Amino acid sequence: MLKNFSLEGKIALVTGASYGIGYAIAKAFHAAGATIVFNDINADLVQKGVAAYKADGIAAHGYVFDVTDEQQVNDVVAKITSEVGVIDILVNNAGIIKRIPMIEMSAKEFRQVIDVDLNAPFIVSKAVLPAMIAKGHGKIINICSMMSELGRETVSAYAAAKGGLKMLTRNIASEYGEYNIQCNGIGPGYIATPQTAPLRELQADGSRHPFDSFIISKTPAARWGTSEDLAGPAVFLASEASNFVNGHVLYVDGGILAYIGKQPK
Ligand code: NAP
Ligand code: GCO
Repeated sequence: MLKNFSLEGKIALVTGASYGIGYAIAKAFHAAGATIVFNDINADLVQKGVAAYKADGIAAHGYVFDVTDEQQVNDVVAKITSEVGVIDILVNNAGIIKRIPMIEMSAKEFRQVIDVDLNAPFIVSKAVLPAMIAKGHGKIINICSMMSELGRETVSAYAAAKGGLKMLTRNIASEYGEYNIQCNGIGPGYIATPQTAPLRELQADGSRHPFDSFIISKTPAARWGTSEDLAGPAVFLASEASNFVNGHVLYVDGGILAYIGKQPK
């Protein structure tokens, strides 16, 4: 049974994986036997990422490209294919968030979030799918969010993008399932990474950020998640063990979506 979870012989591309959730997923894929390819938007981040992977005993292949730029994506996917091999597993992890009240957000800012969080997963998935079809198998994992299901103040663009990403996940599953390609999502809860650091900053008096306390009260696990909490679910969705799981978003959220929240004392 355990060999069904092996990624031996597989090549995995994780976007935006110099650090954070992408890094943790790539590290887990390596532990399961995969060859790691990752990107980031600038050379400095990629160099730092390569060094970090090396320090963790991982000879990761780092590439610099902007996931929103279709020409760059197509050129680098071709370069990866010639230098490393055909991509078996794609994790669309790269993402941004802008926390701005909707009526104060410009259309440009809205489009920037949609571009990275929704258009880019389309672009990168489109670039890797033909070779997956030719090879007769493939795995695409889109990193969705609580905001694929729920809204909250100031994250209109992010919620629209992540809601769209859930449906893009279902559509890729629908359109390419017959080629033994599975496309699923992971919906992390609130994870302690640089992206959520502003929500966890201690107050001037040393008390917890109100949003930090709020999330703790909304999470049955009564804690923020760590990037490592996503490792096992990601390996499962990247492995043969999930070959009949398709179009699913696996929420790794400590139970937030199941819980009304702790009653205030
Ligand atoms: P993060 O710490 O902000 O890391 C995101 C990574 O994506 C960074 O390395 C970033 O590079 C890269 N990136 C951004 N725009 C890019 C572009 N155009 N091209 C290439 N790379 C780009 O975020 P995270 O917390 O690890 O989150 C990773 C994913 O999980 C995101 O999709 C996020 O929406 C999602 N997510 C996060 C949480 C959470 O609580 N943290 C929960 C649910 C879902 P730069 O450093 O240059 O920006
Ligand atoms: C926010 C947070 C969330 C998390 C994550 C939750 O501002 O509400 O950044 O959006 O990043 O997406 O699943």
